[in-house]
Amino acid sequence: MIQFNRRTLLTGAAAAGVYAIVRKPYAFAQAAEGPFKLDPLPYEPGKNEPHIDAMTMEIHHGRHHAAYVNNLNAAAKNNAVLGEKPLHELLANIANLPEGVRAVVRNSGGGHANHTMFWQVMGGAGGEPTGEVAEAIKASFGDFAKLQEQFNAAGGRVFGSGWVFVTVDKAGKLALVTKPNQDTPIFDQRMVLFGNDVWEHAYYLKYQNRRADYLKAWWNVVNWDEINKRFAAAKEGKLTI
Ligand code: MN3
Repeated sequence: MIQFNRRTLLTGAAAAGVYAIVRKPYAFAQAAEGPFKLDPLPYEPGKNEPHIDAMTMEIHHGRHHAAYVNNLNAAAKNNAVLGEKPLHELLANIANLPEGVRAVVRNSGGGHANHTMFWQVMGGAGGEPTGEVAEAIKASFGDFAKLQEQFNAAGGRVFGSGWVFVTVDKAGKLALVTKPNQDTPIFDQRMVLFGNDVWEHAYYLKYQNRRADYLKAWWNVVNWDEINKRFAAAKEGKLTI
């Protein structure tokens, strides 16, 4: 009877065009009120299939990223300083913040910035880099294959949770940087061109402990158009997070 009722409910819901209600367990969760905002994913959660599965994308964005935003908004209730400056300025000046908010800015502020960048630079078709970024990769790393090799090796060496980034300066020079936890190169006044999340939550459902396979597959969903936009903004000094 339970099976029958459930099927009836699902069929009825789909027929009524309210499939989103059935999907609610993984739906995008709106963050608590405050100065920080969780933007929706810029594409459907299945956009990066088969390399990154839709459920991983939904949980990663709707729960993990949402938690960082909620933590920031909760802290902002008692610490007005968090709402006084944009996120990238808080991150770039973290050492000058009151001690009581430094940890939440480092962990949840870093997490908010890192994931906001991460969703943007995926959802593409991968392949060879394009435009000015292709030239910058040649100039800074020799060629794209060398960048991939160094990036994947660096991502594999991150012990525990962290990120591997390619940073960019105003002259368009690129560099490879890894960070633990939710730390970001923005702490060091550097701009992030793109990066990959090597926390287990980013890949465990599909890849389990095979981080190297995830790092290799991730290049298939990189969005070079978006990365070129970030590159252009960086050269104008306008790339924030
Ligand atoms: Mn993550």
